[in-house]
Amino acid sequence: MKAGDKKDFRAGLVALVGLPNAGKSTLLNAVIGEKIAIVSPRPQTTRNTIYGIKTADYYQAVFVDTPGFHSAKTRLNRALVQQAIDSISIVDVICVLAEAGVKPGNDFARLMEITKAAPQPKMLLITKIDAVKKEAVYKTAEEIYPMADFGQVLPVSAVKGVNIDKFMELTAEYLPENVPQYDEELITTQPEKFLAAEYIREQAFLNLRQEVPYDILVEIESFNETGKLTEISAVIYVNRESQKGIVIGEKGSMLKKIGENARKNLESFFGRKVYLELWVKVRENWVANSEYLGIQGLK
Ligand SMILES: Nc1nc2c(ncn2[C@@H]2O[C@H](COP(=O)(O)OP(=O)(O)OP(=O)(O)O)[C@@H](O)[C@H]2O)c(=O)[nH]1
Ligand SMILES: [Mg+2]
Repeated sequence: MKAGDKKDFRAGLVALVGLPNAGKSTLLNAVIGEKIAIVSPRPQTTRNTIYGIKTADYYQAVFVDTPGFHSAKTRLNRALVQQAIDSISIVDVICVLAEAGVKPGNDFARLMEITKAAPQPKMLLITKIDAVKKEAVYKTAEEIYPMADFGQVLPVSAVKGVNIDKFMELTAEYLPENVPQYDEELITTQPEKFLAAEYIREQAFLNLRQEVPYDILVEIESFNETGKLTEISAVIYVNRESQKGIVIGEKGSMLKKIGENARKNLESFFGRKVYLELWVKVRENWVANSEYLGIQGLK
């Protein structure tokens, strides 16, 4: 099947929104069946809206994974939150993800105001149900369900694969009749180069502490496929000089760990051998500089 050939087919965009750390990117990966979005236990891991495409015999759902919604103070964070808000306005279905057992606070209430004002159909997903008792799942659902006009509530666990098929089935019902917009083999619109930068940034989130991962920007300098090998050279930019040594680590141990883990994950995603060369450089105060936010599509 090529894009544009099918009749009686449903297709559209589905936003995944929620607080930071709610499990949006993990759910996206579970739906697509590949790691197209990076995941970490820290809030604000996702910095760009990520499109994941799920094509079945009667529908094509394009999921828009968004940065977590929060009251943003810095310019970078305001740009993240704006992306989540912008996504809500362009989709056909809005899925709000709320972590089971987490009390909805002010940030969540603000997200609900925006969601409620949107005209599209809405679903509430209670996430990470494997991690709490059933009562906590019910309690969270009861607290949040009245906050917007949700058409469905579904408890899910992306990690254990609970209700993922059900989620797809319900989502498909909300999609408008339309021809598929992407070829069925395509699972994401992200260029491989961007994905490589994200896999490196994920390792920074998993291995570095405090503010350091938030102050990291990854740029791919070169990306070449030669024979059976993909050769990638990337620079990890830090926000200030003192962070450089932290990223490199004692005798280069931290940089080695970040590089090895990112390389292994990239090899498994691309199904090819990867040679990954990493450099660490300082880009003084890039976090406050809109020129560099532009590089990540965040201006
Ligand atoms: N136990 C359990 N943990 C989960 C589940 N889904 C996600 N997590 C964990 O929750 C943490 C956050 O997951 P992410 O998918 O990065 O959350 P996110 O909503 O994309 O976060 P931001 O990008 O920061 O907004 C990670 O440590 C995940 O492994 C789940 O179904 N069960
Ligand atoms: Mg995320």
